[in-house]
Amino acid sequence: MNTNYKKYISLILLFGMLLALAPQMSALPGGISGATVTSGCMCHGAAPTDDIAITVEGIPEEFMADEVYTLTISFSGGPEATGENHGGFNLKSNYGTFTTTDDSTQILENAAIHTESGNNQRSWTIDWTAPNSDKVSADFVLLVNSVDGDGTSAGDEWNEEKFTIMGQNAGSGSVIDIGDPAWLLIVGSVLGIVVAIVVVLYRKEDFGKKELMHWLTTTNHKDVGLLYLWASIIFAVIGLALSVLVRLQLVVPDNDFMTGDLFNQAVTMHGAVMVLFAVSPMSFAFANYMVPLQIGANDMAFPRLNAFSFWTLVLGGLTAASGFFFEGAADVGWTFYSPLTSVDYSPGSGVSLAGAGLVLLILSVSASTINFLVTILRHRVPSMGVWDMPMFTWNMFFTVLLMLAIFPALLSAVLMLVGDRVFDTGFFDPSIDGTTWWLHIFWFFGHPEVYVVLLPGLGMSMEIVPTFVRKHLYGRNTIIYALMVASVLSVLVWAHHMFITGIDPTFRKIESIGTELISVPFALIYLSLIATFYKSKPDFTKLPLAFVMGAVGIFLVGGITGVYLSSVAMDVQLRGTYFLVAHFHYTLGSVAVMTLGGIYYWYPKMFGRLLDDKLGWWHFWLTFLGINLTFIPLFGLWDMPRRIYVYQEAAGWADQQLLATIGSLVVFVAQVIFFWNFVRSMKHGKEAGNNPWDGHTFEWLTTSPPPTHNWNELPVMEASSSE
Ligand code: HEM
Ligand SMILES: [Cu+2]
Repeated sequence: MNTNYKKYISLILLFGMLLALAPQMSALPGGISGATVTSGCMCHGAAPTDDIAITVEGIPEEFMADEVYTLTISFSGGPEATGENHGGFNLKSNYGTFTTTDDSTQILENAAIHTESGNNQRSWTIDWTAPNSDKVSADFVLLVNSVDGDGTSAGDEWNEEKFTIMGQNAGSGSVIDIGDPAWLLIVGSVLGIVVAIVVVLYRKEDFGKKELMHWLTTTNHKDVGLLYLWASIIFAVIGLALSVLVRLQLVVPDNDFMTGDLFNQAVTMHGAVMVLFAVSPMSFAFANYMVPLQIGANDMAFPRLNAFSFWTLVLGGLTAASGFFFEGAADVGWTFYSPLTSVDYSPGSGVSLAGAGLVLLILSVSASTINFLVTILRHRVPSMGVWDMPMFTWNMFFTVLLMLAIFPALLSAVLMLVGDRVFDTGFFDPSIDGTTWWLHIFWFFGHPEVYVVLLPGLGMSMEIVPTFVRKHLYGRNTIIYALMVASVLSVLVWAHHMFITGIDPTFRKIESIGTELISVPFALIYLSLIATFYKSKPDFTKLPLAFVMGAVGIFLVGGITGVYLSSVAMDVQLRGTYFLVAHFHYTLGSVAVMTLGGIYYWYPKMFGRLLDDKLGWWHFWLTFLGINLTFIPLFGLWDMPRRIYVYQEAAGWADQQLLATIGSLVVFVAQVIFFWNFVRSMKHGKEAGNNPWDGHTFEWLTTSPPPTHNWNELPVMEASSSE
């Protein structure tokens, strides 16, 4: 490796590690530094004395956020007071603010202190307003002076009292409580994953130290692709398990299966893990494995960078999710809206850890995008022109271009957020409309991100449909132009997530129309896929096609409800409700199903064996019916807010929530069947041969699995063989 290259990589790594450490730093309000405050009383005696008994009345068992509590401080003991002055006090807390109740007290540097006129008493009342967040514990330090009133400090005495008021939700989610069923499930699924990994490794008899080192150090695109596949499967299990937790909490009204706090963490991490660490990386598994094969390359352009991308991605996902085992994972929604993410409202390390995880993810993605662009543009076999590229490769090309355009926005957003949390930079300060600022940058990333998730799945469908329909993809070049138009439009319509924020009505109209315009290229793509079936003999007995057909059906529902939401008037009513939750699960769920189709399609290439058909059909039907059972009822709940953890019987939402929970369990069981099939078939599946589906793209020309350098004989593009 060239030394310059090494230098940059180490710099990047160092930068990543520093960011991962950022949560360790803290901009929490400074606690009481004992020495300084204590010395304030030194004039009344060298050391505290227990002669003085301090009482504080009005300390609540736990505090509620923003609630005002009146504390009465008094003491007895110490010297007998003779003159004017009898005593004084000083009360500090690391959270909340004090306000005076009369002129015997004053606030100096956020500490409550007696005034000149409050000097002749031994009891004071003071109001304490609890902090914005009830997830912290407020530590108080109280000092009182018992003064003899002779005008000198000789003979005076003082004492110190410390007490803590816990926030209502302080500590919840931070300590693992096995007695709690929700925790049992979380710990259970982590254990399940570990067992699954051990089983998988055990089944490979030759698995030893050498094999382990191979996987840890491999740079071959196919091995990295397999690593992506395994990692994304694990993240998908985590994401799915979290959604089951959420569904179990909502299964009946007034449920107390989870605390509200844990629920918020589960919803947030479910969304973030699914979108960023499960579905998207799963398509990168195929991109890594198949794109070089599809264009006749030996490997990615930068194989080491590719391995770097993978390992930073894993580190990022683990960092983001690790919050569950510390002070609680991020619980602010996957959209990280300000000011909820500020230290005031989210004092724990969860948001910071998620931020650090995102930075690592962005590092991974940035490296990948460059790698794929160079690979696709420079490493095709000479006989393959740009327009000859297979459709999956085309879709990955647009995917990485989009990623290159939007992830820098996410990076800047996250860095500003970290800046706000660690250095109090105030970018997203609500008083300067920082909350709207966050929405602009986040959704500039967030909206196109759904296309980043969608396009690879579409690409898989565009490989699978022609293969099993035995026809060329209808209107291939039109589809490519449509993808281009959709990609450009997608970075221009972010503000449809901001219709109710008070942005200019004309801008709103533009964004509404822009959003509706995007449905035009997608409708074209959709119709082309369907037109490919025209006068064909599709083989519906094949599982990859079944999954794509299922996904096409699911996407139709998601797409049409999306057009509803693009209308400002409808959106104002439906945003933030379960109608929206159902809508975006129909779109994202359809991508997940397309990706499953991709697994059935390419599994034989990757492992040399076919997945079992019978288990596969069980998987297909249970997944398809389960998804619909989960989300169709939720369209009816357009009056139920999303992200709430309890609801009352009287609200009338119980039936739909019950059906949805049953549906989600069906989906979960289906994926267990799939996982079993996946692992079992690696050894016991039917031999696949090189080209079990009679596919036409290059990956089917080499062996299954392909040799390390992919080709015994370089493939050649025949004229028009791509059409
Ligand atoms: C059958 C599988 C799934 C089930 C049962 C499920 C269930 C849920 C539930 C119950 C919520 C919370 C709704 C709320 O309280 O507001 C949710 C939110 C979410 N889900 Fe899923 N989900 C599934 C699959 C997926 C997939 C595959 C993706 C992405 C590719 C995804 C992305 C999201 C996102 C982004 C959120 C929003 C999180 C937030 O509010 O911050 N889900 N899901
Ligand atoms: Cu959007």
